[in-house]
Amino acid sequence: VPLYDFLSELPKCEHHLHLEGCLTPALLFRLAAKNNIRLPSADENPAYASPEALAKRYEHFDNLEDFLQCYYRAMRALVTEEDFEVLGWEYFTNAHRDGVQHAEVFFDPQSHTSRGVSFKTIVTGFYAACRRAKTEFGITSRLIMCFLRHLPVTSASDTMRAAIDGKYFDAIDEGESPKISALGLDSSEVGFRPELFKEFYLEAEKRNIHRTAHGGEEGDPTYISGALDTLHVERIDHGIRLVEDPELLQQVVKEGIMLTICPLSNLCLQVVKDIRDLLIKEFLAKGVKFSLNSDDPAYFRGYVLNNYLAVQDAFRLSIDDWKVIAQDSVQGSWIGKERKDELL
Ligand code: ES4
Ligand code: ZN
Repeated sequence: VPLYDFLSELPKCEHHLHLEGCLTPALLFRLAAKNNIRLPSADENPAYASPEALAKRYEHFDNLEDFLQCYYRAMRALVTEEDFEVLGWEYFTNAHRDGVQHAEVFFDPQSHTSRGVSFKTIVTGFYAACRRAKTEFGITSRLIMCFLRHLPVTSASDTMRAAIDGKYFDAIDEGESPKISALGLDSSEVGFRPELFKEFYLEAEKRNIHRTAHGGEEGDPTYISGALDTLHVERIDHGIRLVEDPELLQQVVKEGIMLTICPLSNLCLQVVKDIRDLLIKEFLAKGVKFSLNSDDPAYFRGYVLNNYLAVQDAFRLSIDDWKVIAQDSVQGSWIGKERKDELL
């Protein structure tokens, strides 16, 4: 790929990464053995015969739902605080290799609390990985707590309560960001409208907690406008179906909303047939800000650099185009002016 060295060395910010999406078959089998978690037998489900067989299974997903079934099933191996730290560290070591300087990462508390893991275990483990990334690599990070949109709103309500009561939204020190910096919304999109989660987003806004939501991945553009108008989100995760609504696109440009685009994810989940179907050049020409991200790298063929390279392979962008992408991803990060100046 042309510009390989340039893209490899470009300082990157990542804004769309599910920590649970870093759980590789190898790590899953290792944690399951340690925690005495029984995986499906080869008879019940041949995909779980070995890490190699599971990696083969991950080579093709029919759609988002097909992927999500694998993703939620794998999580059962995560039990202790240390497991969550190890998983977070799996992300940061790979991100460091790819030139990531700042990462805003998602986690799905409900997929663990529903199995009896405490909220504190999850956040403490992931946060320890974030702290270690800062000390060992100089990578700054933020945790984004996602609600699973396919679960009842009452379950999201319990999750919001746990975060508030545990003081996870409170600044740790004067001027420092809280342990949980933002809300996100993920899982099955179509049929689970953003408006269902309005009360939690307005509560977060009152507390100066940042807000984003998946939208316009499989859902039509009303899932994007709903998140903007009702949830007051500051970014849209994926958002690629924005191109279907020119008026909404103009609103997104005018309000400086950033899209967090995940090219390999879209390809692996059959959201697009080819990376070229992503209207990257149109977004650049029209001034739609976006960052490029890896979503669930253990499932979608690579970390963030592979996504940059896939885009370059498809579009042959200029160095100036890449500078715009890199600058917008710094400016769209939830960090103070000082950190932005370091990264620009
Ligand atoms: C996800 Cl690609 C994607 N979309 C929606 N929810 C998700 N959770 C993890 N990956
Ligand atoms: Zn995602």
